[in-house]
Amino acid sequence: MLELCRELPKIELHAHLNGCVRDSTLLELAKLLGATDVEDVILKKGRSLKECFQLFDLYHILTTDHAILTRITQEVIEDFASENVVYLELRTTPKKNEAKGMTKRSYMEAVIDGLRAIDTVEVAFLPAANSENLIGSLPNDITHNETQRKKIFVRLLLSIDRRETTAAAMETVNLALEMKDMGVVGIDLSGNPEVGEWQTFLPALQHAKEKGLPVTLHCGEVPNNKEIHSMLDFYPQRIGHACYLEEEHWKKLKASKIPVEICLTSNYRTERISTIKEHHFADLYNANHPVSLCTDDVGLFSTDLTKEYDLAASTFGFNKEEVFQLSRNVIKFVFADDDVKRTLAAIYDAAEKRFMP
Ligand code: 6MZ
Repeated sequence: MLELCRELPKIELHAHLNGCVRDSTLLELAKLLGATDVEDVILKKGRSLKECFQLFDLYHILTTDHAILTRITQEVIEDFASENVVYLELRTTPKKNEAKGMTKRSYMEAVIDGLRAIDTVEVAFLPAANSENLIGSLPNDITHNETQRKKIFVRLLLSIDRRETTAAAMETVNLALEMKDMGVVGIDLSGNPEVGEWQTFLPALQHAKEKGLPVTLHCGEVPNNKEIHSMLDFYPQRIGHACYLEEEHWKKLKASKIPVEICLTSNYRTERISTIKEHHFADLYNANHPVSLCTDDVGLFSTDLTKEYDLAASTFGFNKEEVFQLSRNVIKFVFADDDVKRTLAAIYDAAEKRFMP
């Protein structure tokens, strides 16, 4: 099953750039900065939720630099493409860093430079109207000729960190709107769920909504009844995690059909659940609720999307057809346009013949 999950075309909708950096790159960057005592911290496997956010503060010290952002973006895309992820929505929090002459815009430009710089895989990250789109015009069989380079669609989501102010959140939404023709397709609200108030971000999220920019929210990663209620009332295009919903929220969620980005390993490692078997994925899947398996932070949790599909298959007893369908269903929830969705459908059609002749 692991091999089949690797071969399977996959769609990743919930991956944070800085959470996906290779351990080897982090260690190299730490050494360059003269930080010799961080190896154990970076390589440690178990992570409480609190430790995750402490680690992100460390990662950001290592990576918030234009050239390094370009490099890590490149590596992260190569890693996803190498395991047959055919569409990736990569999210990242644009950051200012005066010491480096960095603005939120120049941060994003450095990320986009990373997308442009890749030559080991073919990357299509611009909307179809733009002639640089590499895959939009190409048919079906994109992943499986081993002599050819892998091909991957990449779209970007700009994250608002829960530590930010209303004005900073608004700046991120406006930047996302300005960068729509550079492959930015939506907004994410993330960051330490114990920090910040929903009301702080609402004006910016409302603005995104009014401008037709899709929104996904980290919702219910910790218990917070009132916030979960307001988030579901906001009616985002997708939510991530959904670990601590109460009965009334489940009802509301299921009635709304808002797709849920499921992060099995992340939720287990951060002790949101005590076993994978009891993860709410099972209930949502059985209720036919829209779900997509995601990694969250490949580097931080030592996982990849192949392992997440394999974990779901082994825990919940899925056969080949069910795993294939689980992956294929995700096409419906991507934020990219219909042209991309049609190309993805063609990719899955071609793959289906190989998987289930
Ligand atoms: C909430 C998370 C997260 O944006 O610097 N992030 N937010 N819950 C999680 N579950 C473990 N994992 C990552 O990537 C790192 C940032 O993504 C968010 C946090 O804000 C973290 O600082 P970028 O590329």
